[in-house]
Amino acid sequence: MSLFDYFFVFLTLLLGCLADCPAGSLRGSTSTNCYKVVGSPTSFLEAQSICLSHNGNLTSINSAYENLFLASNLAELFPTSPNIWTGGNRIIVPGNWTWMDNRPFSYTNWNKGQPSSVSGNDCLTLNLPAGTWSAQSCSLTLPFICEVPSTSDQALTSAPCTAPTVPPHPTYSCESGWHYFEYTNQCYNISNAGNWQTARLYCMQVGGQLASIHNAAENGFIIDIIPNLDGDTWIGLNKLEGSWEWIDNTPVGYTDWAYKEPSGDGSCALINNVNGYDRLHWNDYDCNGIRNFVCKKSAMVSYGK
Ligand SMILES: [Ca+2]
Repeated sequence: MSLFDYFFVFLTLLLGCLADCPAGSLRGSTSTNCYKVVGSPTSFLEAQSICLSHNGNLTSINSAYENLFLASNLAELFPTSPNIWTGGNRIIVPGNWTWMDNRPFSYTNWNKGQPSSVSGNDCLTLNLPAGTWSAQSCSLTLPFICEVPSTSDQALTSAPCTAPTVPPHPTYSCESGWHYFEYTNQCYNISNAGNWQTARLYCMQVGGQLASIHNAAENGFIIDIIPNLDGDTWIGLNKLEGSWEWIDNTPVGYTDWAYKEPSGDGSCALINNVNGYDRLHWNDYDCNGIRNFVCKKSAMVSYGK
């Protein structure tokens, strides 16, 4: 190789090291914004679920600059789609707009007459190419954009520009308020209270899913962290076209239905916690019921010496 070739290789490595955004994502309006187009048009909830699987969220929009950046770039990416999903919604906190990534909902750019007060229009679309916002039905099938962490965020924990070393002792932990279960390496949190869909959305907003349960040990662990006299608890099991499915797409094997359950009086599952009613086993129930719920997410990992 010539000196120039060496220089070129060095430059490529350097730029690779300094690149802000993961492969396949669009560098945003600041060094910490990265956007990724994944999946095909779908509902708001499914779109958020797909973004989570890419380690991100449906995008928030936090400044006029970011709004303009997204509107102009996305109009080129989606020339035939006048609307795309963002992470704005008023489902998590009924009546109040929030972003799925929990950033403050301070900047707004509502279209004239928006947000619509029509019941059920609870999810925020970015209108292309104008960049104005509308409140629309969350069940519409629309393209979407995920916001994913920059590699510099990831570098804080993984140091990608130094030689890889074998991590000697991984230790797992959970945020405050979450309970660590060593057999699954997952964190669990009991929250109150919402209907099943709200519970599902809340769990996604905090980076997890409404919990799936795969064996008696995991079931027992969750039961142990439910406050004693605190009512029933939604889990991530629901009935789709007649068959019970976990919302995190893990296979349904183990179940722990209460006596004479599932009785067919609802399409969502909870852990009974009512004294005298086959307590601490599962029951199918009306998804609109307001109950506590259990979220589950991966534990944080760090490497000691
Ligand atoms: Ca039932």
